[in-house]
Amino acid sequence: MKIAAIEAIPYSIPYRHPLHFASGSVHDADHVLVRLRTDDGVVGIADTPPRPYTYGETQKSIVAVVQDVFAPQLVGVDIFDREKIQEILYRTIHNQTAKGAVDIAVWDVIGKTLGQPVTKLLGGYTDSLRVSHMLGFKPAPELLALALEFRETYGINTFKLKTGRRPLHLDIEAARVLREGLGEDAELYMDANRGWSANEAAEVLRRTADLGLQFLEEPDDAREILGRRRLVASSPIPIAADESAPNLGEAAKEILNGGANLLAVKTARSGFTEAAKIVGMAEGLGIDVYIGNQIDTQVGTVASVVFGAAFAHTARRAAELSNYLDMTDDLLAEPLQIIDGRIRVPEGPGAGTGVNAEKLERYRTDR
Ligand code: MUC
Ligand code: MG
Repeated sequence: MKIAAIEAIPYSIPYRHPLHFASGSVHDADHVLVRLRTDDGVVGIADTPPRPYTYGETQKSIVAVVQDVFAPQLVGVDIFDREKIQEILYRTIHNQTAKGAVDIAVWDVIGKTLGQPVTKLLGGYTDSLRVSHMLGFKPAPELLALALEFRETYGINTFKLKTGRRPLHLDIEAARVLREGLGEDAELYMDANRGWSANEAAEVLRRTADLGLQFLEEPDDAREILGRRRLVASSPIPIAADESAPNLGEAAKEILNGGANLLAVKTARSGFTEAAKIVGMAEGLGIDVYIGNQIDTQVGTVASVVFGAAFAHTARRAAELSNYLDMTDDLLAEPLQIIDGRIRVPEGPGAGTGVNAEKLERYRTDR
């Protein structure tokens, strides 16, 4: 069972509603589909979202690194030699989502070969995850209307509010309007995508102290180490690392430096293999984790579900799984459904990431 070929196929699907946040915005899903074939004809799939403002990758850089750097080194390697594959991928620094996609495609093939769902191979903890929806920048009344619509339509009652704007009262007001409109039972948290300074974040925390927010993600630039450490030490709620903890080493560093006391885990940037190492590290240190969103398509989201449902530590909190709803279409062969605020793990062998061939032909941009 050796890797015979790895393709990286760029495609583009427009968004119905663009998403705006402190570090950038998304109007089209200009992603890359990674397709890995073995010498006996098994095909593994994974989605790769270019996020230049987070990891420095672009659609072209992902295609190039997968086809020109990873594929030549990986062809001929046995599909079950996962540590060997990791070693080869990590000879190249950065390129987080490109590595993540190759790893997920490898797991997809392993599951299909063994005739087992990958979620069971990883841990098999549960069969569904509670969904958290991410709300981009909008005027406060529109945010509330959208959140109420999501609660009504999908049963979602956990919301991540994108923040990091100036003046600070824009986000403080948005959080207040959401809390008042959604009531006490809704779970609310904020993600500033490094938009504030540590002192501004501390001020936001003071002015929202009565809103029962769960945590604040990536408030400021974590490289400003003393400011971040001071914020974590003084904050009444956890401070989560997202883009400051894109891999195992950085996640460990952020926790040990006092730069965060909660971790976002994203399969799009860590694959399943490195994400599992991050989860194990966090569990051992008594650090909570949650499954984050890389503004994923359904193909990407299904990978998050498969992984998040595999471990007790990742299944505890609501997972960010619903932003594919902002897209006009998707490649996933069996569309996801959100019922009573939950997404079920797909049944059947592999990682559930099969694509609709006709749609791939329609949306691919390399022909
Ligand atoms: C998030 O949680 O930050 C926005 C940028 C990115 O890399 O991911 C998204 C969501
Ligand atoms: Mg984030």
